Amino acid sequence: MIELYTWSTPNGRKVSIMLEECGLPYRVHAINIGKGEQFAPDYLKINPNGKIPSIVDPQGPEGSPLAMMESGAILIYLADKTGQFLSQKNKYQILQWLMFQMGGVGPMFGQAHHFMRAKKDEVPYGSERYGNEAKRLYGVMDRRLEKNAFLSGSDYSIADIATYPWVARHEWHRVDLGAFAHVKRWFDAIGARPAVARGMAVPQVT
Ligand SMILES: N[C@@H](CCC(=O)N[C@@H](CS)C(=O)NCC(=O)O)C(=O)O
Repeated sequence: MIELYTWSTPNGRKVSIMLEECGLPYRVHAINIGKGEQFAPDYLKINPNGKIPSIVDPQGPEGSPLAMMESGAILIYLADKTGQFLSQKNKYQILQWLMFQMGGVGPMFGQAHHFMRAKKDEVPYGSERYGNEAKRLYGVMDRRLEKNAFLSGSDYSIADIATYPWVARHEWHRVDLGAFAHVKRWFDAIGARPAVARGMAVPQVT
């Protein structure tokens, strides 16, 4: 049983979607980042960066336990472990679009959310800078998805799994999906996958 430490955010949901897609059994530990639980000394032993998500796999490589942080690395690990969603044939395309999410989509949309929502007094410079960058990234994805069913090509992969929960927050970064028809088609197709719906509902927060 894999232990998943997560919260109701896009980076956390990437991993719950992947676990659902792979059919791996897992136990959810909700880490309330609003209450600072990510800085608890015991949690920092698993994730020294003090963020979610993290996993502990008691059956890691060669049967030894493995603790991991960084959602992109966790997706690659789970793909290697199960042989799913990271085909050898298309490996470098998939990794390229995964890194595009990790280095572009995640940090830029995250900053847009911070300036547009999290701050009490909106800072126009920040909202404009990261809002424009978010729209530019949607343009890159839209052109890619015009000619490809998925970000990494013809097959659904960890690059799509990593990007979907961020696009699901399009209203937060004030992007109208109607203006990006190919992203919308991709978004609807992925959202219709039962494993994605289950992964997006993790963790259940009452
Ligand atoms: N690069 C990290 C980013 C993780 C991250 O930023 N997680 C956020 C939630 S989406 C978090 O834990 N924030 C709490 C904090 O910064 O204190 C990853 O992909 O795992």
